[in-house]
Amino acid sequence: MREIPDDPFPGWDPPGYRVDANGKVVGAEPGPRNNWGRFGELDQIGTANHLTPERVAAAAALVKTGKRFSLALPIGPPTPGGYRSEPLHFYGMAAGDGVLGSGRGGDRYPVSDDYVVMALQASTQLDGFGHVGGDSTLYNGYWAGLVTATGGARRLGVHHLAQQGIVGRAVLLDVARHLGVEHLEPGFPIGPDELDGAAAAQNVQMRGGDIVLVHTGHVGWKLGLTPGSADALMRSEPGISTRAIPWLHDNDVAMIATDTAACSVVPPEPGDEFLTWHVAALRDLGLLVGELFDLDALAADCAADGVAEGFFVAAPMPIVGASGSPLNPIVVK
Ligand code: UVW
Repeated sequence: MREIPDDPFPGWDPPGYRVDANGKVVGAEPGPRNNWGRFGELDQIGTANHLTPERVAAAAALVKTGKRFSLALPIGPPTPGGYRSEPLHFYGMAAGDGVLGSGRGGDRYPVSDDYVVMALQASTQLDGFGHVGGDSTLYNGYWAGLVTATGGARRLGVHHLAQQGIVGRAVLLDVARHLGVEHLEPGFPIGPDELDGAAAAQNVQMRGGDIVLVHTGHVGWKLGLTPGSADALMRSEPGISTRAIPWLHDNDVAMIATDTAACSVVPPEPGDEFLTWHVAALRDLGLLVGELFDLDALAADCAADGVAEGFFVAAPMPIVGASGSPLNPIVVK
């Protein structure tokens, strides 16, 4: 047998900080744009605080035709691929077995029960605040050490975001259409100019508490590729630049979601590392981040009727201590 080399290990020094009884790192400092303390020292829902009852009621008044759009990708093939395993779906009991004489209930009462095993981040999803931290800290200064394989997220679990759901005014910013392309090239960074440009082209004004849906056309393009081809396997994708973090903060955006796997541009722009944007968005702003939203049908409808806003509803699953949740987001116009 060949020798199996051990993984390199860099050594370990005990951290030079203290964690208080609330689970917060004493003296931790966020980045320059941040919401730490803004919604309360012990807040765990971040920019979901922007979704006030008044804003939700105003968003409900946007419903004019009752036309509905699910922004979810199917959980099951075809999926756009990425570095996470495909969701695994299997039956523990199946009605067909009953009909064939072997299942519970027989052919008189054929019964099905099934299971899904998947990364919560594998399809259309909400990133929870336990998903990505920076320098040992998570949103609002909570300690990243509170998220463990055995204990789950003892603070900032996605179940906190399930309590009231994500409900408000959706604004579709069609950056691809604004720039005159079917889909943005992989690696194309979307900064404040592209966001403002798309909003102006669509004659839509940003309001506090908006749920901003950025259409790049990427996932639709990706799903049309030959499986296994170089483009289908590529990790690069268009996405939001770190330069847009002040825009997201200053506009009091409640949620940003894209039709890409990472939301942020991949590869990152020069000067950024792979997770720089996630640290600024999740850890510093406590921003709700949606990924792999399927925006093609909604974008086409907004282009056709000139209405780029609607009522948004998405219910994260109350999985206690989870770092994310699959979503079936719905926009009603
Ligand atoms: C990581 O890459 C860690 O996460 P995401 O799927 O949110 O981009």
